[in-house]
Amino acid sequence: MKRLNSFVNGSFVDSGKHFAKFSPVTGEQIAEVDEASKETVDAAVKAARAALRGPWGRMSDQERAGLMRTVANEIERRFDDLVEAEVADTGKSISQARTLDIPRGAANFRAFADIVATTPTESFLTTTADGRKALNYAVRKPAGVVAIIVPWNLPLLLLTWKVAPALACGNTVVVKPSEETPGSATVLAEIMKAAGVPDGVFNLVHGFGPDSAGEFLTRHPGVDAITFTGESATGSAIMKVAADGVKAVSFELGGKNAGIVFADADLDAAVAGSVRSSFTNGGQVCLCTERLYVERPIFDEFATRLAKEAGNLRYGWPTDEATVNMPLISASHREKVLSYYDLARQEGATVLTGGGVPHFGDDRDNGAWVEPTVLTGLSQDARCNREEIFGPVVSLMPFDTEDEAFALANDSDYGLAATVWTRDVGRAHRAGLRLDAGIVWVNTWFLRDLRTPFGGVKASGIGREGGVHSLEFYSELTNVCVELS
Ligand code: NAD
Ligand code: 6OD
Repeated sequence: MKRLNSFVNGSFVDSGKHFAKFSPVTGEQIAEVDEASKETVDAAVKAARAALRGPWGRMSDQERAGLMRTVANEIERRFDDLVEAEVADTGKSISQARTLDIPRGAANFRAFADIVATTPTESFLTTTADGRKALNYAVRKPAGVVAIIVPWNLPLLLLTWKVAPALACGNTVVVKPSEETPGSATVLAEIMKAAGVPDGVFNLVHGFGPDSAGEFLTRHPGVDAITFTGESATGSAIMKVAADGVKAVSFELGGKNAGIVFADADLDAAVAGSVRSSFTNGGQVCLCTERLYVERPIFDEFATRLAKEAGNLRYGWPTDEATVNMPLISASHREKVLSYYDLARQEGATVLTGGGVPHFGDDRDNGAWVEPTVLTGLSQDARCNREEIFGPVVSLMPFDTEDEAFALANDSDYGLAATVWTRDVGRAHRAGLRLDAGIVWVNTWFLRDLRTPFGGVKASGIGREGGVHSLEFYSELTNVCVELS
């Protein structure tokens, strides 16, 4: 059985209380994890504060960028360990971990090394009405000690998406991964040490949210800024706590993302793309499409094809390269998703495929598996069309006009991502202008350029990260005004 400890000031620490981590694939216990106490969190924040005053605080942007590239190289050296940790904790397929999750971990460090080393600040030559002259220029300084709290669906990808820019900007961090996915964050702590990141710059506390490491961290007066990815309700709870300390927040929250398939779309691409956008990572990506509006003339053909493809997605053990489906993260999340499958039937849905649990005849029957599910016949106001389910399920609805499609897509409390399938160039650009979402993908899904703004509108988030937008959150600008006259 693996023992996973917290990591404070360059050393692994055991707070004396532990919790069990279970495999989503088979339900068996796979690790015993440190549950960081208030004292451990306090020590982590103090170590992070002290490190700001050490050699780390005197490094140039270029030196830090160099260190971030060393971290990326070290992630690649520990590639197999990270894949193993991610697959064990989540049950995702080894092929996905190898091609998406772990490569993005390294890419995040390289991207923000480049961005911090090349992004200028502004300067102005000033002349006032009474003839005085001045040079104004801005200097970028770290925000301080940053608390980073992330979920379980893409553990290393989402953690490094925040750790990389935070460190590149010269901050120190205390990170709290999800209690469901302690593994890759623990390997990342070893990687930081091996790469030569000074002690206290990267600290890791394991545990839960309320009344545990997550809340101890967000309430800690020594934290300067909080960046969080997770459910909108958790974001709301954290924001209340952050308000007491007037702390900056950056939130990447839930979604109920819409897809729109127009009759002029390349149907093969739209079907294949929609399979990806609804079922990747077992539907457990905040960007996944859970509502799919299809133009009426192609509705029946599209629905039949999508359901067939979804029903054919391959089951297997995660270590088999050909496996596509994965379990949900936990037994309790499976209960939640299955309760929505039942609710969908009560709300009048027709289940075109799925709607239940697969049976394997082996240890996987004790895991958290559900079937990929395609629904039709739900009304726009059905709870299954309004609430985030976060599982492998999509609800299809017909529409007749472009205006109607955009209005239905926008009729949601959330606004993270939208995906549009069309061959009409004008319509593609109109979608970008008219859809209320942080990201609009056209004829693709989850294609990322790390320099672009990423975030959500409405209940899907506050602020943008990515490229220079990350620099804005993770640094403070001081304007220097030098009189020249
Ligand atoms: P969650 O909100 O339950 O937990 C996320 C993290 O917050 C975990 O580490 C958890 O321990 C911690 N936490 C929980 N309550 C807390 C509290 N009161 N104080 C401090 N920390 C607390 O989310 P989850 O179930 O782990 O992840 C799924 C959710 O994340 C979905 O809603 C999904 O849409 C969202 N998500 C959003 C994005 C995005 O980029 N917008 C990305 C991935 C996931
Ligand atoms: O690609 C990213 O940078 C990102 N933050 C993806 C979020 C995925 C949500 O599950």
